[in-house]
Amino acid sequence: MKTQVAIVGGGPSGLLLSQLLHTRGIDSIVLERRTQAYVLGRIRAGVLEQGLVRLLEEAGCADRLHAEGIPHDGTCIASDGEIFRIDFRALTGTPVMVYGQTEVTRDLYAAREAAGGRILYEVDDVTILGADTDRPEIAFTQNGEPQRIQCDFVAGCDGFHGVSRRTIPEDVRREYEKLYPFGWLGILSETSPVDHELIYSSSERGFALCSMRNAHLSRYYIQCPLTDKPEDWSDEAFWEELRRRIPEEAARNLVTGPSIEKSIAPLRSFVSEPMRWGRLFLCGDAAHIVPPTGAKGLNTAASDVHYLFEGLARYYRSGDTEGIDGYSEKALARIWKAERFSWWMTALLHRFPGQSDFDRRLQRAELDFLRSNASAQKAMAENYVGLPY
Ligand code: RFL
Ligand code: PHB
Repeated sequence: MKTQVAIVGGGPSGLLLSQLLHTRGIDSIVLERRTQAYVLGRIRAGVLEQGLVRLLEEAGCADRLHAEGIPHDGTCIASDGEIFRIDFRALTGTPVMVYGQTEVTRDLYAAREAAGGRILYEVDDVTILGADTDRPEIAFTQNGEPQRIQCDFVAGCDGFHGVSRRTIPEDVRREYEKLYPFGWLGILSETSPVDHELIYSSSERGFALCSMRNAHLSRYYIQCPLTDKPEDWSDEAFWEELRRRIPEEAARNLVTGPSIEKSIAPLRSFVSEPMRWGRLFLCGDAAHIVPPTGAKGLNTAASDVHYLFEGLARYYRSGDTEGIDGYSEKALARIWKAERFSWWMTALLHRFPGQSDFDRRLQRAELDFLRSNASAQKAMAENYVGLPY
């Protein structure tokens, strides 16, 4: 097989890149290790920055997003029972959009299928060959049959556990990592959300987040020890703990019901540099991870895709390599700011094992400053709605 851009990974990064390239007549093949149903079964991000909304519009995949997505003009932060609001629209002129990653991915799959895009599912043993030459190739197996793709470029969009990042030699790659001593236990339930906006809640018992997918589908998270397993938590125990971590007025509005998904995600900050090696370009979780507190994972994947798409489009239009040559540096400059913001939100709102009284007082002082200081709120809002790209 031959293509211009071989894309490893059929998650949101890979699909969005493939669809954007298609709008400029650039051919790609997407290789996905799982089935489409498996990818759509993963419940992940829920908050989209305007930058991603614009990219989905450019990709011709935003009709349902505009019909069903819920613009949020602000978010609530609760600290020890008191709630205050950060008004994104007043502070930045920009809202965020609540629309699930599952729906984004579903829309992208539909668009790729409608355009006759090639997506190969259930591929195994993907190996990227000759990424540091002018003729990269991808070797893989499908249904036990060995296959090869010759291409001009490889986009590594295969997530944190993929093969792309590890294709870059260890003496070229530099990795930065921070692990947090807790995870997030999340549930999805077919109940109406507790509020019309998200509530990030810092409490003595640990962090909790009230989020949603739509008016009838709620998403809630609570901070939990890394040793916990989802099966340790009955639905009743989850609701009880959530109720104790959110302010009373929110707890009064909490509608409970059976969970339709329950999972635990560890929290991690991670960046791998550079994001380009020869003709291999990393995008999204393949190159970096943020703790979910700032809602930045999918959104940073989107800005990577934007920079790479612009670089590749420029190359195919005029042979000019400036865009692809500057890719890693441009993408990383934005990534590190999202890393900082996600780390800050995480440190601000969680209880840390062994946290001293002094550390706790600092957290409270910082929350109090955010509650009462317009400049602090503006800085938070600008980061939350997404730095420009
Ligand atoms: P993905 O989604 O992991 O997709 C990678 C795809 O590559 C496939 N793959 C391979 N394919 C072929 N060969 C191989 N060797 C392969 N290895 C892997 C995988 O099967 C998969 O389909 O990465 P991508 O596309 O970069 O997208 C990144 C986002 O998924 C991620 O950053 C976000 O979900 C993070 N995230 C959030 N981001 C936000 O912007 N806002 C949020 O509100 C938000 N909330 C979250 C989140 C992530 C969470 N979890 C579970 C990690 C909430 C949670 C709980
Ligand atoms: C979600 O709805 O899944 C969600 C929202 C905001 C976050 C993280 C996750 O910061």
